[in-house]
Amino acid sequence: RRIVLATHNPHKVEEFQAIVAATRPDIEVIGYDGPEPVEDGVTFAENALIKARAAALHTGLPALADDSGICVDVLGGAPGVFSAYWAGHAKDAVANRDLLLDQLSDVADPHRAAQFVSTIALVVPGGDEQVVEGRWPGRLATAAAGSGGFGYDPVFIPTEQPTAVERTVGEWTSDEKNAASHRARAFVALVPLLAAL
Ligand code: ITT
Repeated sequence: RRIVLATHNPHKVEEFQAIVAATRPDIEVIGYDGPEPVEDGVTFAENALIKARAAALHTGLPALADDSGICVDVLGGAPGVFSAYWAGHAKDAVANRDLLLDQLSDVADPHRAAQFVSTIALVVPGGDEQVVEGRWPGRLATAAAGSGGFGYDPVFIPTEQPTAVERTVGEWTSDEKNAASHRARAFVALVPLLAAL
């Protein structure tokens, strides 16, 4: 069974392949290099559907798309859907997270609460559309730490930690992240829907 993952972010492909292999090794997740639609939705769900529909139409395969980001409580949920471009038009992960740390420079614990959100759309050609979501609670670090993962991982400290020493996701192993992340949580909700494929 093959599913196309409608993303141009290679980190998401790697993470999905690991997450899917742990639960549904019979499903092969393949990347997508077709046309990239304009993501002009105002919610994660709208953007995930835009991406999954385009890939399903282009490939004729069931398509998954993840739209995700970090939502910071004191910023009213921002960056949210603007996470990839928070510091400008270029997708510059270091600039994005430095800006976010700057914006929270006067905010002390316990007011640095944030969560990663992953919204996954599943679109079957000529058929069903489904959307699921996973949330991963934590808080923003005061400085970046670690080089694992991607995006905001070095500045995000999940509330639940796999070890006694508190670390940012940038300091977690990929196995630790893929067992706990917002993406893994969204996938748990997706598993029953994949049974019908
Ligand atoms: P596609 O649209 O092609 O899938 P993208 O990276 O642009 O790739 P999004 O539009 O969903 O994806 O933007 C999500 C951004 O949110 C991403 O670029 C990161 O900055 C951040 N983000 C999402 N998941 C993350 C994670 O697991 N770790 C760190 N940052 C993450």
